[in-house]
Amino acid sequence: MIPTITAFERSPDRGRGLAHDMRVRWALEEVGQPYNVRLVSFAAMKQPAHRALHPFGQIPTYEEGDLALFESGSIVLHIAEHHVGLLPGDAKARARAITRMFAAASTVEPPILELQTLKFAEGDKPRFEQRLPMVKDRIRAYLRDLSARLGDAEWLDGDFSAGDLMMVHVLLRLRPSGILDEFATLSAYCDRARARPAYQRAFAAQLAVATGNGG
Ligand code: GTB
Repeated sequence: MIPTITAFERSPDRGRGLAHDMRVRWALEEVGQPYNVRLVSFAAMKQPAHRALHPFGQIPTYEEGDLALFESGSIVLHIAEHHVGLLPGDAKARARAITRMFAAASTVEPPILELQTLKFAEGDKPRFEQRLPMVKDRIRAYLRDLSARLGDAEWLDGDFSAGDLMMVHVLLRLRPSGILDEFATLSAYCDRARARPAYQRAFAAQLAVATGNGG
């Protein structure tokens, strides 16, 4: 059965691959699962039909027969659990890869999102100036630890896994801020991941939407 995912009709990132549907596209490409994409506008996301799939009126969603999922991490995990290629066969290694998926989404991503939210609040100077250094320090602390853990390895724990996929996509959102480039090890880790053919296909597919050449 071919699953259907949802993505922005007009992504605010203009095809830079930073919206959360990119993780899902990338996971589907890694396992060789074809998929359909339904593009939704901001207005349509808040309508009851979309909220039936996603209670918070966001993208991405994932539909496969009578199964409907939301939250990019849970969708990537579902894909990884039902196909070969994104999770190790060994039970303990599998649990460690899933741990890294959670670390990406629940530990590393929140301060990165806060950094972006703060930039929108730049007009509120006192709040911006007070919080910005704290948030940047928190991000740098996680990146230092992650970089030390990665060391000379290619991926975080053995072969490329859904843990790397989630971590890299979270880190890539930092690129415009310049913070990722302060960590050569992590920057190279992200470049390795971006060079994967599956990433390239997913990136091209979402870019085609932004440039009006696909869907
Ligand atoms: N935790 C959820 C998940 O992982 O699936 C978060 C989903 C989410 O934030 N979805 C966003 C959304 O639907 C789009 S991706 N927003 C509409 C709304 O809330 O009304 C987030 C995103 C947006 C823009 C950029 N960008 O411009 O760089 C990057 C990421």
